[in-house]
Amino acid sequence: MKLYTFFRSSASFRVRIALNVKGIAWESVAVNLPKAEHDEVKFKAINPQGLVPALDDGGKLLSQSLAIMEYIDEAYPGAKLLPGDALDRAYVRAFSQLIACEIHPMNNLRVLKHIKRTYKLDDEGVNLWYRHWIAEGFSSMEAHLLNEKKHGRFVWRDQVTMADCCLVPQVFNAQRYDCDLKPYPAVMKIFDECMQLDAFIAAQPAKQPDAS
Ligand SMILES: N[C@@H](CCC(=O)N[C@@H](CS)C(=O)NCC(=O)O)C(=O)O
Repeated sequence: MKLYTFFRSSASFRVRIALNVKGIAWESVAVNLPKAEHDEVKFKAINPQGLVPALDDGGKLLSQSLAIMEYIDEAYPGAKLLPGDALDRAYVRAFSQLIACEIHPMNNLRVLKHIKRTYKLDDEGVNLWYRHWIAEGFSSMEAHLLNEKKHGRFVWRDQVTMADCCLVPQVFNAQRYDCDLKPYPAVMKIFDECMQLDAFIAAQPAKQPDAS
């Protein structure tokens, strides 16, 4: 299995964790975003949307991190990323989408480049935008956990799910932009638990071959 990935890409990081949690062996194919390799014809043949991650499973090409994680969960044995009953899985999907569909799209590379260029923002202006969406999204995550009361060591009880695969990379991103994460103790407790596990440690940006 080949994963088209960039070490700092949080959407790729989600899938790296998920593959590790499932115990699936995978090979990293680096796509350098600052060098715009994702816009090259060669990569667009893999994913016409020009985004990482993309997964090549024996010639079957998949895109979109949530779809990829659901695919490997259904197609491969091992720990379930979407466990429990229909309601439990809806909870895990909702938490994952809160991150992947509400927070991340506001702050990904092409959005930051666009607002910087179009509205003539300096770096501090871009940082303010970034931190605004982190604060709003992390408040929602914290409230979701406290309202639902389904979390334990992880987002769903004491079992790692797709939701944890989404939570951890989003925290890495927030830390990279020096966001204040003290107001979100439940989120950060789960982050700390996850980062004790080999599947998460091995998937982090600094451990990727394209990081150096
Ligand atoms: N919804 C997509 C998002 C993918 C995405 O935005 N990937 C980023 C890296 S984290 C990317 O390729 N960005 C390139 C760009 O914005 O130009 C997913 O979950 O896979």
